[in-house]
Amino acid sequence: APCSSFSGCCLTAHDVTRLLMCCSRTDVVTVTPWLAPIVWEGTFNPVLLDSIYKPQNISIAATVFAVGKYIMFLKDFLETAEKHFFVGFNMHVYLFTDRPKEVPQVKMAAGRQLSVRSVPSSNRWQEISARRMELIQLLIEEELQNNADYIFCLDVDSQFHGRWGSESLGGLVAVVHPGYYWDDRSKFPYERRPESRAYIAAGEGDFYFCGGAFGGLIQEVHLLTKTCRFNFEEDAKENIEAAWQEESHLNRYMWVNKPSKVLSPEYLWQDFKPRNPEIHIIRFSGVVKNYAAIRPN
Ligand code: UD2
Repeated sequence: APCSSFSGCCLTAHDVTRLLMCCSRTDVVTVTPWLAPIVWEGTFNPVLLDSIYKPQNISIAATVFAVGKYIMFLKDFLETAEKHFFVGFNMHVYLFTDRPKEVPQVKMAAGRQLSVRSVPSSNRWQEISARRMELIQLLIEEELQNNADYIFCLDVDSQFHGRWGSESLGGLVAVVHPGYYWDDRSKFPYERRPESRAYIAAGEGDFYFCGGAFGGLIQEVHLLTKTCRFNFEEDAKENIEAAWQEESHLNRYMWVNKPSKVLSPEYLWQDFKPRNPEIHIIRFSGVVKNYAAIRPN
């Protein structure tokens, strides 16, 4: 007999048709030209996906950096992650900070934990943001290669508001930047100087992706961070800093190595932006901040 849950064991043709009909959107693009899904609310069945991934007992790592005054964002980040980010999964947050004594106590559910890694303070915000690639690469090499399956690298000045779960899992995962998804690619703020290793020529590029959220399988993200770090450092030897630091290198990487899953701007909205009609849910968003007051320079 047909079962009412989507356990995958006994779906009838009718169930499958019903699933297809309920999991479609016609107002937004839901697949890339290289056939990677673009995840929007209404394109997936969370119950079905969880029933596939939960029995696999997978582990998710998340990295977050809170250097200098950015420590003030950590409490809300962690508390909202407990409510919405891979709820019910093994999840380990790796926090990099120069203020370990100021890390707030946040109660985490069973199977979830926080580890703190000390990093030096910095006088340049560009360096803090850009050095994340190097530190994530080293974390993977030293600790994660055999201890986690997937990793997401997230900005700390952000909060979760809705489910971010197994629908986001993939080999290489990028999030479409909320500021540019309606724009023609000529408007994307890619690095445009050919001498930079983050260069993307006019007319090239698929999407403009966020530096504030990316992820995927551990091995894939290892290659990404290693490559972006190398390119960033080679540029630095020639006194070049890409327009948007590691975000520019990430965009170059995603242009050459197409992501296998793309997350819609639901996965990194910005609180100062009004919600557009195609955004049925905001899952994660950057808080409004006063740059002059919180950055070291
Ligand atoms: C964008 C990107 C960010 C990065 C940056 C370019 C999004 C939403 N954000 O954000 O990821 O690509 O452009 O470099 O895509 N940080 C500290 N202390 C500091 C400064 C930064 O800990 O003093 C960390 C912190 O985790 C923060 C992240 O670096 O979330 C990015 O810095 P930002 O939020 O100031 O960068 P922003 O808003 O320009």
